[in-house]
Amino acid sequence: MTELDTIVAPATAVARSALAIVRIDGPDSANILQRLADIRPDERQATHIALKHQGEVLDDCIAIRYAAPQSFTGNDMVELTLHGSPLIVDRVISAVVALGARIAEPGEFTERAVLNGKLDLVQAESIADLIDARTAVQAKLSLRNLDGVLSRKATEIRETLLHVISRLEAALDFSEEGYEFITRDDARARVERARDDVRAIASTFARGRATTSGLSAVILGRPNAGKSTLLNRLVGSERAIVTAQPGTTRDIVRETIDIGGLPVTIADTAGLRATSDEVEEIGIARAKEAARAADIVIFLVDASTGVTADDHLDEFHDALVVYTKRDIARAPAGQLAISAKTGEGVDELLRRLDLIVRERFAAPESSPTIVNERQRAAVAECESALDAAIVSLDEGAEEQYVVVDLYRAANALGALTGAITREDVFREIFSKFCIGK
Ligand SMILES: Nc1nc2c(ncn2[C@@H]2O[C@H](COP(=O)(O)OP(=O)(O)OP(=O)(O)O)[C@@H](O)[C@H]2O)c(=O)[nH]1
Ligand SMILES: [Mg+2]
Repeated sequence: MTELDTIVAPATAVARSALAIVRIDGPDSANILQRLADIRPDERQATHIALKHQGEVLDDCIAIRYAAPQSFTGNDMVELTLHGSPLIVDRVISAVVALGARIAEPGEFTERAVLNGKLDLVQAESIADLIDARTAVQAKLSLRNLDGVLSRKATEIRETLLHVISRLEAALDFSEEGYEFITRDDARARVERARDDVRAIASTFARGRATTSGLSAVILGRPNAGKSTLLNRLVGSERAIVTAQPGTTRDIVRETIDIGGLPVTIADTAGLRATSDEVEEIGIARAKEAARAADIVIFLVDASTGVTADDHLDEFHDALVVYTKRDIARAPAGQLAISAKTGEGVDELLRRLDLIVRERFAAPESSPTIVNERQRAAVAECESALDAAIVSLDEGAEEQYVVVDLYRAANALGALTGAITREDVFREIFSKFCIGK
C-alpha cells in the first residue's frame, strides 16, 4: 500500500472572523505540527502554542492532535484554531505545505473518513446537505441521515438478502445430498418483505429531494392582477416594480422565503395576455415555462374583473387560485381572497401554502428518506432486482437464477452506503452458518 499523503486545508470560510480552523490530515500531521510549534501536544488536548516557521511567528493558536483511528478521518490529524485572518490562514497553510503537506482536494477529508469506514456514503452526502441547509426542516433531515437512519435501514435489508443468498447458495453446494437450508416459501416471504421496504424507501424520493433542494413557486395571472405587489408583501421588501400600468413586469423576479419549513423560491412573472410587444411576449413565454416547471403555481385573479377567457386557467389545473384586490371588489363565495395592498387574507394564503408544502412536499419526519439522484438510482436498481427475484421464485426457477438477482439487489444497497459485497456474503456464511463440520 502506498503511503497516504498529508493534506491541509482551511475548514472554515476564509473571511475576517474571530477564529479560523485549519485541518491537517495524514501520517505527517503531528510531525509538521512539531516542526511549527516545537512540541507534540498530548492527544485530544486543546494546547496553546505559538506557530513559527523560518524564524517568523505565524500565529498564537490552539492545536488539537488526534491519533488514528480516533479522528474524523480515521487518520492522524491536527486541527489548528487560528485567529480569523485570511492572511494568517494563508501563511500557516503555506508553511504546512513547505513542510511536506499538499493542499486537500474538495471533500478529501470526508472521502478519507469514508475510506476508513468512519462514515458511509449516505452520511458523507448528508454532511454536505447539512452544511447547505437553509431551514430547520432541511437540517433535521440531513442530521437524521448523518445519524444513519437511512444507512441502518439499507444495511438491515441488505443483511436479510445476504442471509437468503447464503442459504440458497449452500443448498446449491449440497444439492446432491438433497439438503434444503431455506424453504422457497421462506425465501420468498423474506425477499418480498425486503422489496416492500425498498419500495417504501424509493417512494420518499420526491419529498426527500424537495426537502433538500427546496421548492419553486410561480405567481401567474393577467397584467395588473397584483402579482408584483404580492411578491413584495411576501418577501417584505419592494423587490419588484409595481405600477398601475398593465405589463409592468417583463423578466422573472425571484426571491426565496421559508414556507412550511422549506425554502420556497417564488417567481413573479409577466402578466399573461395577448400582446404585440416583443419584449412582453418573451416575458410571457418565460412565465408559462416557469409555471410548467414549478412545484406550486399561485394564480391571481383580479376580483374586480373576475376570471375571463384570457386567463387560460384550464392550462394550470393544479394552480392555487387566489382572488386579489378584495379591498375594492368582492371575490366569489368560498374562494381564497386577498388584498396584497392592505395585507388582508395574506395570512390565510400563507397558511394554505404552508399546508400544501407540508402535505405534498416535505419529507416524512421519521422514515428513512433518500434525497439525491445517486441514492434514487441505487434504490431503484435494488427494487427492480427484487421484483425479478420474486418472479423467478414464483416461476420455480433454480436457486442460481434467483441468487443472481438477489446479489444485484444486495450490491445496489451496498453501492448506496458504499459497502463492499462479496466478502460480506462469505462472512455471513462462515460466521453464522455452520454446515455441521
Ligand atoms: N386596491 C388594490 N390594488 C392593488 C392590489 N394589488 C395590486 N394593486 C394595484 O394594482 C396595480 C398593479 O399591481 P402590480 O402588482 O404591478 O400587478 P402585476 O400583476 O404585477 O402587473 P404586471 O406586472 O403588469 O403583470 C398597482 O397599481 C397596484 O398598486 C390590491 O390588493 N388592492
Ligand atoms: Mg408585475
